[in-house]
Order: sequence, then structure tokens, then C-alpha cells
Amino acid sequence: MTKVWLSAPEEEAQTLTRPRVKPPDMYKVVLLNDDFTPMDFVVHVLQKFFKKSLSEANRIMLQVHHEGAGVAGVYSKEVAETKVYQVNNYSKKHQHPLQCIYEKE
Ligand code: TYC
Repeated sequence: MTKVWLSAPEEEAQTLTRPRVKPPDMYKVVLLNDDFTPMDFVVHVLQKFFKKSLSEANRIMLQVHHEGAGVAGVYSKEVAETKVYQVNNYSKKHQHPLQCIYEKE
């Protein structure tokens, strides 16, 4: 619930509460192309962290390869941050330079 302050000129100031109805801001998690990460590894990452099917993972990987970047998924800020952290950590662990970022939709 969000507290809303109303000024009431003739009366005392009062507070109201109302349900939060605004949908949360959403964030795109984006994979960036590079010249070294194997295509198979990118497909694996899309399946492991973004729950993509093999054909959808292939499609996104090829889009990144040809266009330089591609959207892996759209999430709340907290989930997007976590995905980015997990993917970048996993890529480092496997010694690939794959970069994952997030940006507001
Ligand atoms: N360009 C890479 C290659 O030719 C493949 C690749 C695709 C790398 C997508 C990163 O996010 C990426 N091996």
C-alpha cells in the first residue's frame, strides 16, 4: 500500500492508503555478441537461465550473432539483476567473455 498525503485547506491534513495499481517497471535482459564465446555455450545459457526451448535458444543466439545484441527475457528489476549476475558469473567460470546486461524496457 502507498501512503498518499492530501492537503485539505479547511481541515487538518489527512493520510489515505490505497492499493498500488501501477504495474512494476520491467527490464530487458540482453546478451551481447563477441567473437569468442562458442555458439553452443550461448544456446546452453539461454536454456539453463532463461528456460528457452532449443529452437528458441538457437533463434536468439543467431540474432545476437548477426545483430550484435538480443533479448533473452523481460523481468522485474530484482529478477533481471539476478539473471545478469548469474550469467556473467557462469560465463567467467567457463572462461568465456559472454556479456549479459539489463536495461529498462
Ligand atoms: N559470435 C560468436 C561466435 O561466432 C557466437 C555468439 C553468439 C557469441 C551470441 C555471443 O551472445 C553471443 N562464436
